[in-house]
Amino acid sequence: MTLVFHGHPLSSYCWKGLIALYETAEPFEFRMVNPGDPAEHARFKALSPLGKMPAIEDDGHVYFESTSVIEHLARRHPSLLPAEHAAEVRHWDRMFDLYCHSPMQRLVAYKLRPEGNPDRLGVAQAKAELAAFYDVGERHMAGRTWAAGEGFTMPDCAAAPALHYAHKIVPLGDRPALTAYLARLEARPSFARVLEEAKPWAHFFPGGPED
Ligand SMILES: N[C@@H](CCC(=O)N[C@@H](CS)C(=O)NCC(=O)O)C(=O)O
Repeated sequence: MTLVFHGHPLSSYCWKGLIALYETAEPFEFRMVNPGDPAEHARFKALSPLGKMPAIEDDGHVYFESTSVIEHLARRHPSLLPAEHAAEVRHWDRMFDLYCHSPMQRLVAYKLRPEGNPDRLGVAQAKAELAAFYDVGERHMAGRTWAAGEGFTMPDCAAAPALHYAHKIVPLGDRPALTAYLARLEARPSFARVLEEAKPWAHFFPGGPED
């Protein structure tokens, strides 16, 4: 049975899973999730109980949480999580998800808040978290090509959407190593394909709040 990927072409965490799939050239069927349709969302929640994308069905099992999706793929495609660099790979996957992707998502959510509920403290905290992570990422990426080990691995799948969207909200600024890393990620065929496929929906990206 072909692997089934449930997600949306604009969703940043779906990008992380799709990049891994395109890296492996694993055949799969893409099933679009429309969270705005209550019936469809209820059906999706039977797979991913918190309603979070992506989820995949493979080998008679369901996997959700983008890291778990990639951990599953890595059993057939170990280059995504090479055993000799496993701890470093998992560490940087967590770093990009928790300290870059997560504040970026919060900033996008603030942007979508109703007028009159600006939550300036939350905005400032999320922006400060991003800036702190950028400094850590800049030091880590200096002299490196990819985030862990020598090749393109799981944290690079995590970094691509996180940095791409975060940079649109809080620019990377004078951080040459991180800026060059983002350019390498955007030029990588797997991520370039994801970005191309997202283009029809790209205008829905709301950006982030002003200071
Ligand atoms: N920790 C989850 C986060 C997934 C996530 O936040 N997905 C977003 C789209 S990028 C989503 O499904 N949002 C819809 C919702 O929260 O109802 C993962 O790594 O897969």
